[in-house]
Amino acid sequence: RRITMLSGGVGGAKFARGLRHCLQQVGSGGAENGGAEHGGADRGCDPPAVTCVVNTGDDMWMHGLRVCPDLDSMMYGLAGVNDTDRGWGRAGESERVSAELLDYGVGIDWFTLGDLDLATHIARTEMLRAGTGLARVTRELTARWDLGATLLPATEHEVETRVRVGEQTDETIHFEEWWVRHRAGLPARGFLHHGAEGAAPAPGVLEAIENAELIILAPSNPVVSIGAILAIPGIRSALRAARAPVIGLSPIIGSTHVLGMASQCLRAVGAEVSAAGVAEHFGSRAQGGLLDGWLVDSGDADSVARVEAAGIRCLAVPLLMDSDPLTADMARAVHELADRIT
Ligand code: GDP
Ligand code: FO1
Ligand code: CA
Repeated sequence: RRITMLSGGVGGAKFARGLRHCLQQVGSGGAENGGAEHGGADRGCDPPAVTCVVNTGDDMWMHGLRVCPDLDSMMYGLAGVNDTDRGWGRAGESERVSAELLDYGVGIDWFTLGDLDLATHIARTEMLRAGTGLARVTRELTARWDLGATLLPATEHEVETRVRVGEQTDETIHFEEWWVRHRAGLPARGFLHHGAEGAAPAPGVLEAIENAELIILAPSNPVVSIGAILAIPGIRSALRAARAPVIGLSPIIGSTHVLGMASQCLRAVGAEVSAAGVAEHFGSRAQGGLLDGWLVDSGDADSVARVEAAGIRCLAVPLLMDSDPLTADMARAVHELADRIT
């Protein structure tokens, strides 16, 4: 099955690892045969093609370097070189360069750029400055690892997610500044996708949606990760027109997010902070929205009827991504729901 997944950073990466784990078992003939790498290529099976369309709304210029937090979280997470305690950046990271920049008085004290991570930004920026588009740059950066998936930026244009923090519509700050510097402490009155009007999907994105046999909305932030991807003109309509079923997983369990700040984001856009509320926020594809199917956590099983009443097929399964095998079970549930729809 050709699978296309829309995702943000850390939540998306955890799900992508679980999906890969699930597909490896299919490729190698069962759960007991876990030895085959990425899709059972050693047995001559075609590995299932997974394409991840990744949010670029968090991207920033810092010290003249292009930083792409969600693409990097996906790359490091799938490569297995991510810092699982902190949740972002590289494992075994040092911060000598950032410390030195602070001593020069030009450092950024609220956003830590680790030394290994800086190498990514330097390599990316060099390629961008030579005129290479972000999709190709991402392909070059990811080539050193066997990720088991293709990462595509949602767009190559600079479309910045900004948070409205004041009375005036133009009183905005960059999303990362709102989240990392202010820890989402400034009340958010809404989100802007600055530059989206003139933007287009990156090369390969529309094809990945059109040609997919299954489309998955990862349990990523519905507003600033999935929402920022949907703000790129052409992506929402491609999803609506896709022949594949579109299945999403709830990033909200019970009455809040598992990590991050999705609750604050949902409140800011007037959506209910619940698994059913997020499903209604995306809407049923049969009724002008995006979803054919939606997974909620087992603890939210009482919301299944409400989601189904909104025209979206719904299943309740454990949705905590505490390990790759547990997350693989979630990916299996996505396939099960897709089979019911198609
Ligand atoms: P970010 O760009 O790094 O913020 O990552 P994403 O947007 O991809 O994912 C963030 C979302 O992942 C948050 O809203 C979390 O609630 C959700 N999330 C993180 N861990 C889990 C988990 O174990 N289960 C579920 N269902 N959602 C999770
Ligand atoms: N998150 C933080 O909370 N603090 C940081 O200093 C920080 C630095 C950072 C550097 C590179 C990178 O790729 C990600 C980084 N993040 C940091 C995580 C990240 O930007 C955000 O948590 C997510 O984008 C939220 O959606
Ligand atoms: Ca993000």
